[in-house]
Amino acid sequence: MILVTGNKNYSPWSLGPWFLMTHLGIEFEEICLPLKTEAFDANIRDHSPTNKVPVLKDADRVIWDSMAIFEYLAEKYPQHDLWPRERNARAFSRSICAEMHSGFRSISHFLPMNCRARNRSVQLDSATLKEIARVQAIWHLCRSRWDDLGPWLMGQFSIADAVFLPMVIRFITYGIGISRIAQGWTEYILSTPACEAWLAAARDESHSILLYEKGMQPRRDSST
Ligand SMILES: N[C@@H](CCC(=O)N[C@@H](CS)C(=O)NCC(=O)O)C(=O)O
Repeated sequence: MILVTGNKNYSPWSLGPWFLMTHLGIEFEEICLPLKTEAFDANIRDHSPTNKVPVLKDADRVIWDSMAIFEYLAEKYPQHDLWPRERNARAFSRSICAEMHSGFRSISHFLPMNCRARNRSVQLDSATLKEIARVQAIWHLCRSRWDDLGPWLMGQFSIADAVFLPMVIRFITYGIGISRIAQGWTEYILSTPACEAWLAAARDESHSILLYEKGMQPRRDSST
């Protein structure tokens, strides 16, 4: 399989499928197309009908959009139980993943994923604050309900972990508090070799996109 992705530092939708496949040891080749470059515009057309990443190619199949990729992988690798087996947990898990995939527009806009940035400070409007509270509530619910089954969001590893990982990284970059009950999960997922590999590669990228560099502190004048 081939996974076409964007820059590791800035591409939240690429991170989910990449993390899930890497964590599970599913083999794939990667084609990385840096976002907002001429090379991206020139090459993405050969891969995706939407001109967006991620795209998964498996033989003659082209699967675009991260949710479709997750569903495809869940079908192709049933042994991994990528959706929880238990029906209530599965329904809940599908709902929170769909909610993440179709919502949280203010967070996406005002708090872009920027893996290597720290201590960024952004003025949060009421819509963004509401979305942040909703994310916190989802994590709280998951961990209080499924903690006894394991350290992942739904207890066992599932698509929900991959879907919400970019949000964890956003929260860290912009110094947004994570409740104690969800902290164990965030620390656990961040310390997985797959996540560490993504973050290390993001740090090594030299390409910087000003549009996604939000919340930098103004530089102090050294003469004062
Ligand atoms: N709903 C899509 C969103 C894909 C998306 O917006 N990808 C961004 C990068 S994270 C992209 O390709 N943007 C194109 C561009 O910046 O030119 C998915 O889940 O895959």
